[in-house]
Amino acid sequence: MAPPDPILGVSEAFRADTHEMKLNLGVGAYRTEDLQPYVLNVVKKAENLMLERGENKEYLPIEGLAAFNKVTAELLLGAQNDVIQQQRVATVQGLSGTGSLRLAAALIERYFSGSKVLISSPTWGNHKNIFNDARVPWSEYRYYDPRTVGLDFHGMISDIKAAPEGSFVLLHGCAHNPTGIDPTPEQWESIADVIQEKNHIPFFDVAYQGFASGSLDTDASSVRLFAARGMEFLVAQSYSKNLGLYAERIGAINVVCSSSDIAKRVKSQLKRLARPMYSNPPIHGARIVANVVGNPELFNDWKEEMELMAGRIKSVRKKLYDSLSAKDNSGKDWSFVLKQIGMFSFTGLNDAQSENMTNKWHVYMTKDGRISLAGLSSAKCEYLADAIIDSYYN
Ligand code: PLP
Ligand code: TYF
Repeated sequence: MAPPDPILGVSEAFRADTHEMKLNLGVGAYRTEDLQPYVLNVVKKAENLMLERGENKEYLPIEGLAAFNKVTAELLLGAQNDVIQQQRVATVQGLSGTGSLRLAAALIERYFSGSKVLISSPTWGNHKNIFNDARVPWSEYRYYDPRTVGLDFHGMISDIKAAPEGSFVLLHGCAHNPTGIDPTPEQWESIADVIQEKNHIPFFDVAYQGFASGSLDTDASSVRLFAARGMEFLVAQSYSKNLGLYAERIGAINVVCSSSDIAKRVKSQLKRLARPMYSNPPIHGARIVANVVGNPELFNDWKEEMELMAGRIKSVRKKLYDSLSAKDNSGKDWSFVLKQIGMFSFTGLNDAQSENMTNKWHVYMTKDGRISLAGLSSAKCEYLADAIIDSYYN
């Protein structure tokens, strides 16, 4: 028997629990205030348009839907960006964020044999699996400092500096998973400096564009800063969270190159890698994204709905902080909960404390102390605060 996935396995355990107060804060999936899954209205609108047009289900080309590939690169980099105007981006539709990362890992394995990928400590659990399966060696750079519950910026910079020249540096574009801690704009500049100095290749994972700040452009600013420097880099994108298209498996891999000729060749190699793995990607989610991003009215609807989702998460974050501060009379500073960005809060609870959360309080979460605030309602903030304080001090 293979072991269950440390994140997706949490949902299986949750489903088996019959307690009335049970709460699933394991997987990062947006829920409404009633803790129900949410299909965006703009997605339904786009699907209606698609139905009306009676579009066919023929195979897509290996690289995916052309209209999707165009808008996804533009959404990421800005339509007016030089790299777009000069056709220097090789974009291939992928099987959501995970499949896009996996395709890029295959590219690294084939054409940068022996190069390693530096990943943050900690990072999203699946990153290590993806590189292991692609047989790409990896090592970690320091990222999270438990003493400050913040970024270990000096550790991060020295570890990137110490890595062999020409390594790939995996960076979370925004809303770092699991910590919710992002570098500041000034820190991003210094990260870019050291990457350039060492001829490393940046490799962005962008799974939360628009979901962190509520603004698509703000959340892409880290990636655009690297583009403005004329660097070559990779970006995996996902529409699971920001459009709620989890099961449609829609995302992309973008390789920003130094010339359009190189971009063409890189794209041809990505297609060569995709062909024997899955032949060609699914069409439904690609059409939804192409319709939403490509239509000014739907695009506007989307931005409003995304602000609403990001806003609900911010409001439970605030309420959880207020409840923790009110209930805890030890003087502990819980303000890190407020400072963290995106769907998650990294609570600082250890293995045993996280187990207490589940065993005693029926709060399901990953063992690293991460909770998904997207699965929390304001009605359950007080209960969660009680559970956290009990687990923390006992
Ligand atoms: N990368 C990070 C950091 C994530 O948190 C996720 C989950 O959303 C993904 C990638 C990819 O998820 P998916 O394959 O559903 O797009
Ligand atoms: O970290 C999370 O919870 C999300 C969802 O194999 C997820 O990124 C978790 C595990 C997985 C795929 C997506």
